[in-house]
Amino acid sequence: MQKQVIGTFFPEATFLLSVDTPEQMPPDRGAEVAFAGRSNAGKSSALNAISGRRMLARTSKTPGRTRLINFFAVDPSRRLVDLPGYGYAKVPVSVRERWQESMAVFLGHRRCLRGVVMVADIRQSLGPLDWQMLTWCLDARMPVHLLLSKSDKLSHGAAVRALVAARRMLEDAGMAVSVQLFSASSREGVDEARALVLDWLGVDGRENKKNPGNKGRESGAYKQSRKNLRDFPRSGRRSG
Ligand SMILES: Nc1nc2c(ncn2[C@@H]2O[C@H](COP(=O)(O)OP(=O)(O)O)[C@@H](O)[C@H]2O)c(=O)[nH]1
Ligand SMILES: [Mg+2]
Repeated sequence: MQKQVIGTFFPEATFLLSVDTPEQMPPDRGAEVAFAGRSNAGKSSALNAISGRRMLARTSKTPGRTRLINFFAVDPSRRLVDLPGYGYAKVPVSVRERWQESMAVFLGHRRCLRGVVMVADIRQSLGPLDWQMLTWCLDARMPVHLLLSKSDKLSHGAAVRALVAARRMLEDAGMAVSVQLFSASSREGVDEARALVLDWLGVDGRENKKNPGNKGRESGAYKQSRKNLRDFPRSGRRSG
């Protein structure tokens, strides 16, 4: 059932535009889900895997290539957003400051933004800029879902330990963030992530379907994120 909905949904996704400054963003209408994370974390690969479109967002072996905010239209009123990666050492201070400004505007003022998918390489611990991004999102009452990406790079046991550790760390920090294992290569967790993205975009929910443009960030999406936080950790909490 779910599969059918997906099959007829994301294949329509197309590249819309790249913007350098918040003023150039498409009109703030409809619903958007953004992908954030360090350069090379696997954001574009995750976006492609979740949308089922392998070549939608450009992926790269060279960190720091995507400096622009890339918008993809899923349908006339729904978009996926590939945010510029951060944490790339060679970026000049001026560029980094511009990035901070754009992110603050995007996360703080974009009314159609329904949630942020944070992508972090499972082999690295969350860095200061990841924490900053998480803090910005949560301060803006934005639901956040964390993908521990490239899970295929670890054994199953090590991946589950990393998952449990990340959840514990976020809980200890008092952050309502749901977390899952993800791999664009092995496709682990792709369906789970896609279901959440569809839900945020208002594709599944009966009441959202009628009018995706009218659901503010104060409504169901944030509660959903909190619910995910309650639901996910318990089932994943096992040793080894
Ligand atoms: N093994 C593995 N490599 C991945 C995965 N996802 C992305 N990569 C690789 O990591 C690099 C960066 O990916 P990309 O999606 O461009 O990262 P972005 O900079 O965050 O958009 C590329 O070489 C990808 O092929 C994954 O799930 N497994
Ligand atoms: Mg990218």
